[in-house]
Amino acid sequence: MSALVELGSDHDVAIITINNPPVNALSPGVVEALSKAVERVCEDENAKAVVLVGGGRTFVSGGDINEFVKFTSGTKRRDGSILLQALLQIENCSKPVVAAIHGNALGGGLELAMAAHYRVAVTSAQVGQPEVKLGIIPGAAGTQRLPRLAGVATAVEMCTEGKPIAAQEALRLGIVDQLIEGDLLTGAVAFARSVVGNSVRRTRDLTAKLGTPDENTALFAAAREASTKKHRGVAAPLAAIEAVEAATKLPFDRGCEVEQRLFNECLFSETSKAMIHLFFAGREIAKIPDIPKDAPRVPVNVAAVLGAGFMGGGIAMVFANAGIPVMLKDANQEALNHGMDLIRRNYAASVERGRLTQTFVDERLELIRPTLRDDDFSEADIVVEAIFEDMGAKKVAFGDLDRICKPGAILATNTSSLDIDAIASVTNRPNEVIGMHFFSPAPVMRLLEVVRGHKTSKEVIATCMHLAKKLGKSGVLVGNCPGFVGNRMFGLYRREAQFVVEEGADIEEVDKALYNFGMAMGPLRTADLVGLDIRWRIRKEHRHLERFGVRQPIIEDRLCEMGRFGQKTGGGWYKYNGDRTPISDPEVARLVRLWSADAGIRQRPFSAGEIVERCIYSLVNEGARILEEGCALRASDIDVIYVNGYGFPEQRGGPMWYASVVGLGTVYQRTCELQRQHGELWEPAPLLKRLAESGETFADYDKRNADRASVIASPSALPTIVSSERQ
Ligand code: 3H9
Repeated sequence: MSALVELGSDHDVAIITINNPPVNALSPGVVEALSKAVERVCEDENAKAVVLVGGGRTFVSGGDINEFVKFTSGTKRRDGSILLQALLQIENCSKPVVAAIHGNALGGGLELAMAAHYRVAVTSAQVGQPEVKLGIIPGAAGTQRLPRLAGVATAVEMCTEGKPIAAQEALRLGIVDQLIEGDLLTGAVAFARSVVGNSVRRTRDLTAKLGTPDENTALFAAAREASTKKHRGVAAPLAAIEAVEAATKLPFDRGCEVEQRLFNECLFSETSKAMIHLFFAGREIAKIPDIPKDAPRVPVNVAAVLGAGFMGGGIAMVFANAGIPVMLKDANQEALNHGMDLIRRNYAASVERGRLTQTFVDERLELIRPTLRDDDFSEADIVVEAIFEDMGAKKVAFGDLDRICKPGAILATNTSSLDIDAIASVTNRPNEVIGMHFFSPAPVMRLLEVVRGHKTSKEVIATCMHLAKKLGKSGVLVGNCPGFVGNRMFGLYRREAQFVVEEGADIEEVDKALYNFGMAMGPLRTADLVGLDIRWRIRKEHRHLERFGVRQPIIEDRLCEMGRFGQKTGGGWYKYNGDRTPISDPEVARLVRLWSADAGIRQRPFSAGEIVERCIYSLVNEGARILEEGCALRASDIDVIYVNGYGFPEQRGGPMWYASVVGLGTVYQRTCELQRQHGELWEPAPLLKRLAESGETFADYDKRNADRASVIASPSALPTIVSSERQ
C-alpha cells in the first residue's frame, strides 16, 4: 500500500487510514491509493465492514488546493472523474463503509464521507462545504449527496455560505449517524460491526429529503435573492444553488454532470483564482523569515486592556471570546461603567440577532474584570493600551505600564498611526513593546496589524502572531511606518477620491463606482462613517511638513470647518437624519463645485472606470512603495490587510493581486500619465516600474523575496509621507 493510504484491520473490520499531513488533502496519489485500498477490502473475504479514517490531526480537509492552481495556470489538466469514480466505488462496496471523522471533514473530505454508508464523529469534529470561499462549488458530488442526507435548505446554506458545522449539529441534520465519546477508532469499529449484515445504504439512492417542487421553487428563489445581495460579484454561491437544484430535479448521475460543468466554470474564473490566492496569502502571513515557527513564545494566560472606550472594550471582548481572562481599566469609575455597559449592550445585541447564546455571553462576561487599580495589571502577561491617539498621553501610559507590569509582560499599543519606537523609548523594555492595531469594531473585524518596533524581540513577535490566530484574527506583521500599511495606503485612496470630486465627479458617482467595483462601501461614505475630523486634526498638526506646490485636498477641511464631521454630527459628505443612511446633500454638492472652482481646478465629467482607476491605482502605487521599503513582507500580506480590514472585494484578490490581473504594465503606464497630469503625487513607485518593465507580477516578486530577512522596523521618511499624503 502507498504511504499515503494505509490498510489495516481490527479482526473482521478493515481500516483504511489516509496519511497525507498536515490536513490529509486529497493530493495526487491519495485518491488512487484509496481506490486501490477499497478494491482490496471489497475482495477480502475476512473483512465484514470498513472504517475510513484520517491519520494525524484530522479526517480530510478537502481537495488539494495547490492542484487547482496547476489546472488554472494550464500546467496540468484536470480530470474530475478520478475522485467521482473513487467515491462511487466506495458507495458501491457491498460491505458497510463507515467514515470516522475527527478534526475536519471539509470540501472533498465531506464528499468522501458522504460516499461512505455511515458517518461517525467525535464531538469536536466539524464538517462543511467551504468551496465557495475559494470561489468554487463542491466538485465531487457534494451538491448531490448533501441534500439527500441533510435536506435541500441545509445543503443550500452549507454550499453557499461555506461555514463548517459542529458534529452535534451534523448529527441533528442527518449528516452524521453517531457521535463517538472516547477513542474514535474503537467507537467506529464497534459501530461498523453493529451494521454488518444490514443492506448498505447508498446516499445517492436517498430521496426522502429532496423536497417537493412547490417547496423547492420558493426555497431556491429566496436563496438566489439572498445570495445575490450578500455575495455581490461572486458567481459560486449562485452556481452552488443551481447544482443543488439539479439534485432535486435530475437523477444522481445527471446532477453530477451539472455540478461538474458549474465547478469547472467557477474554477477557471478570475474570481476563483483571486480567492485561492487569498487562501494561500492567509497562510503565508504566519511565516516570518527570521522567526522560525517553533520560536519561543511568552505564555499568555491573563490579558489586560488599558482604556475602556469603544476600541478598548471591543479588544477586551476579543480576548474574552477566545477564552482568555482580561482586565479592563480606565481612569475613573464613570468611564469604566460606560465601557462595561457598552460591552454588555454589544453582547446583548449579538444574542438578540441569534449570533451568540446567552450562556456563551455569560461565560465571556465572567472573563472580563473591570478595575481601577494600577496594581492589578501586575498579573497580566500582555497589556493592550487603547487610550486616545496622542503621543504625549501614550508615553505617560507606557511609563506607568513599565513600572507596574511584571518583567516579561508584553506591552502592546493599539495605536493606528503613531511611532511604536517613540512609545517604546519611554520604557526600560523596548524589546517587549509592540503594536497591535485592531480594527473597529474589534470583535468583528478580522484584521490585526502586528507592528514590529525597532527593538521588539522575536519572542514577543512570535507570541503576538500566535495570539492573533488564537484571537481569530488575521495577524499581519508590518513595519513601523506612519499609518503602518493599511492606513498609509488608505489615506492616499481617500485623498484621490477627494481629488476626483474636486475635478468634477459627483460625490455619489465616486461612491457608486467603487461600490460597484466591489468595495464594501464607497470612500466618501466611509469617511463620513469614521469621521472627517480625525484626519483633519492630523493634517493641521502636520501642516508645517507640507511641501510648497504639492497639491492638497481641500474639501474635507472645509466641511470640518463647517462642523460637518460625518455621521456623528448628522452631516459630512452626506447628510443623515438620525440614522446611518446617507442622503445626498445638494448644498454640499454646490459648495464642492464652488470651492473647486475657487481653487482654479478644472471641472469635467468622469466615467466610473476612471474613478476606479484613480482610487485603486493609488493604493497599488503606495503598496509597491511599502513593499520595497520592507514595511510589508509580501504583496500578498497587503492583499490580506485590504480584504480583511478595508472592505476590498475578495473576488478581486486584494489591490496587489488585482493590479497584476490588470497587468502591471497597464497600471504603470496609467500612473505615468497621471504623473504627467498631476505631478509628483503620482510618481510611480520604483518597484512598480521595475516589475512592469520586466513583465512580472507582485506574486513573482513575493516568490523571489520569500527569504527576505524581516520587515523594516524603524520609521521610514515621515516628512515625505506626511507632505504628500497628509496623514
Ligand atoms: C475541495 O475540496 C473541492 C472538492 O469539492 C473537491 C473537488 C474535486 N489543500 O490553515 P492551516 C495547507 S476545495 C492544500 O495553517 P489550520 C495550508 O496551506 C478544498 N493545502 O491549518 C497550510 O500549508 P502551509 C475545500 C491545504 O489547522 C497547511 O495545510 N477545503 C489545504 O489552521 C495548514 O493549514 C477547504 O477549503 C487544502 N485543502 O486549519 C479547507 N488545507 O503550512 C481549507 C490546508 O504550507 N483549509 N492546507 O502554509 C482550511 O480551512 C484549514 O487549512 C484547516 C486547518 C481548517 C483545514
